[in-house]
Amino acid sequence: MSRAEEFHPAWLPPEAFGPVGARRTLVLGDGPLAGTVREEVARAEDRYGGGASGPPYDLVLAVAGSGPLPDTAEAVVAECGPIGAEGFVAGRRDGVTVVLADDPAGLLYGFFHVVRLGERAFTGAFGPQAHRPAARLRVLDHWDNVDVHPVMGQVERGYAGGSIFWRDGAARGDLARVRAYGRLLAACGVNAITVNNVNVHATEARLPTERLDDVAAIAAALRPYGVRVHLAVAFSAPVDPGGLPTADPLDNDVRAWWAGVTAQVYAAIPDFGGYLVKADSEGQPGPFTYGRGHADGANMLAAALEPHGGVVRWRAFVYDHRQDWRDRSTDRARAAYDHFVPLDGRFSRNVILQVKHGPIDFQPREPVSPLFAAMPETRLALELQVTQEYTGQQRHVCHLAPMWSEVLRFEPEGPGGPDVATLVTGDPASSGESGGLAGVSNVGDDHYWTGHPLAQANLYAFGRLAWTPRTDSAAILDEWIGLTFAASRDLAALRRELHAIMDGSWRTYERYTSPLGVGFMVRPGDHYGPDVDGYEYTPWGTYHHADRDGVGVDRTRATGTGFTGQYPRPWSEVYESLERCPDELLLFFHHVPYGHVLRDGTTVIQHIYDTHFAGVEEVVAARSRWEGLAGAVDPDLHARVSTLFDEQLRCAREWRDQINTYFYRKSGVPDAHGRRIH
Ligand code: BDP
Repeated sequence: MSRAEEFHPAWLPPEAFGPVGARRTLVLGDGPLAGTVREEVARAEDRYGGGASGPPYDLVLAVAGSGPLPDTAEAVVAECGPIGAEGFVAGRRDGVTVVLADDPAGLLYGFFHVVRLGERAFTGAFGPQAHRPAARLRVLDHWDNVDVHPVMGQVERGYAGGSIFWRDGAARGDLARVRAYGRLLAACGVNAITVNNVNVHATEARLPTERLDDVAAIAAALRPYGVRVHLAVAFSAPVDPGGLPTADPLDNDVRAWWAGVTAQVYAAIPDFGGYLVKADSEGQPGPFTYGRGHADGANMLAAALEPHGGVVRWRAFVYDHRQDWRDRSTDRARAAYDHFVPLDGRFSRNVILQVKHGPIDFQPREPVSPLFAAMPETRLALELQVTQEYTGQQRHVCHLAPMWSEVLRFEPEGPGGPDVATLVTGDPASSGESGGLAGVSNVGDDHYWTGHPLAQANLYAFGRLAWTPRTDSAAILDEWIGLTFAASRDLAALRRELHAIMDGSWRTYERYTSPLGVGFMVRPGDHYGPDVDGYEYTPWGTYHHADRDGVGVDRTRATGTGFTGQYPRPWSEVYESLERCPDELLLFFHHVPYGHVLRDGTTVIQHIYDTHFAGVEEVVAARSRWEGLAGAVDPDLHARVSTLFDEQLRCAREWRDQINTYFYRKSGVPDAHGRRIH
């Protein structure tokens, strides 16, 4: 077995077409991406037959202008105008399926579209229909360290084994695996990755200078799949490793240093994507050291990248992690807005401000960040956490697409205004001007790529939502199931069961963990499992403020931190008002007595008990459904998920017992249904 085959192929079988595939295929186009399509077609033909040369073709995949289309194919797409970067037109008539793209990347995405359609691509007639990615930048950020970090290990917040790029301070050199990864990414529409952690340590700070060959090798392996490489860079790099006395962004030597380093990066990797920066946050260096601001810092790097067409993604995740829990003015939720909104309009055009979906930190439930309504002159990207740091660490089933869909469909400027999807992708006419979607990767060197085999669906959904942000999340899951378990004997039954297990799994997770949007309550450090007061008296700014009378953080203008005022109307009023605030965010915005009555008539304390009992029961039910699938999926995969379900159930019970006991002891209010609480 070659090394490339040591891992599970995930949602794409090695031979992309099934036995229903085309018999005679014509591929027209030049360059490495068209080459990839040719290879895919050849592999499928070897396995399933077909491959006869010459017309009449039943599948034509063509880059416009790369050669004359057969008449039958021409007729299918005759009326189609320009398609645009990475897009394609797909249609079928008179027994010919045609994909036409303006560029080779579009050809590749069109090919994978045909794969997704499966049998439907070769039956009846459809289209022609144009498909274009909503977001130009669809990037996964790997929080991978080159050196093993003493606390965070090889992959920070990684739950799927080691890095697929780095091992123990060196490049792994396993480019077969990197290529296989590129193929999976292209098949779900991702077009960029960052190969190192946003927390840039000493070794990683040397990637753009001393270790460029390693990065170039990764870039070369990914290039045939249309995936560009980005680097997370240390703001202090001009000092170390650069050797300059300062990293002041307005210093000419510093600017020249970055310009020189960036030119070298592009000499080695001509299609390099750009830099990702976490500055002045959680101990990372940044422009504040030199009395400069975020716009100075970001624009300096933007100037170095601009001649080469690169972008700098500057993260808005900036806050004081040494704040005082008694001081109401230091609400962590306020920080990104307070730092960045005054800078709107001051960033260069190739700066993207990358904003976490919520104002705090990837909790299972947060309001959408107020930045999305507040920076019209800035290119914003939405940052999602595909790695399940706060959502079960790939030991729990927690399908995140429904949460992401809610975020993407939220209308930050009020009902009827543009949704987050529009704000981060731009309208089609100005495509390329917005920031796009970024996800923190959940991939490692695990056999199943993502530790929990069902967590692959999160990776797949990220890519698909970045391409078409308003697709129904259940439909995306359906696609993933169909592709991943294509060989199943009873796919319809499997589909039904997997939907039952996964569709509602995020809400199940929410039920047995921290209640009503209050967040955290996780074990400090590793963030797995419950520790209700773990962060309560620390400086990290993540509190629940529970006492004997009530719980929740008062973020109102009237009596609290004033965070609600960062939203425009009507959201500022909705969140400010105890009556109008959505229940699921109640404790994020308000401190309420335990007897506060929710919309469904239950009190907060009873809601806490009820949801925690229910959440565990839902895990029991999901686990037994999974047990019923023994024999329906690969035995090893079944065993892996079964073991993980045991852990999920243990952990869910631990959450239930600790949360319920904690609030019972604080409040003294017994469970209305007389269930046992310790
Ligand atoms: C937090 C993680 C931390 C990351 C940080 C970030 O706990 O490891 O460094 O986010 O996004 O969620 O930079």
